Amino acid sequence: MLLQVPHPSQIKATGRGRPVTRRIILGVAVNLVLLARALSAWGGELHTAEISLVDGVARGEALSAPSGHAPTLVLAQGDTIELRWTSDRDMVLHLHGYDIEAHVGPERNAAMAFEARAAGRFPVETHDADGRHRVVLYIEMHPK
Ligand SMILES: [Cu+2]
Repeated sequence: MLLQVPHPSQIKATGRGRPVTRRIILGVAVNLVLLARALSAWGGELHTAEISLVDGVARGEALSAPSGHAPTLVLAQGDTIELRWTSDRDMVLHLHGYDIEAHVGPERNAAMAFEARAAGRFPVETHDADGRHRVVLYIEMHPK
């Protein structure tokens, strides 16, 4: 959402001045109230995570990796999430639950942006050309 609020110095007074100015200021005030309400309802922060796939294995600062399992990225429900992917191999990624797909590869970085409405544990799988699915990352949305 983009809200443009004129700076008071940009509000030009006309000959009769005040009523127009007052109406504009009232309009701005109403918009600010609506914006504040929208933001508090949303309540989410923007959270960006960079994940690089090396030989199909996810690496990233925020990833925990219990041995033998795909790593887990823990996020907060309600946040706005942006996952930025790089990969040394061409692959299709599929975030289950949120059902977001992205193509990533050496020539193609990918981003998945979404609002984390649903709490839970969601796998990101690769869908290989031969039809195999393999989990490269789990994403956990924890309720706040
Ligand atoms: Cu899938």
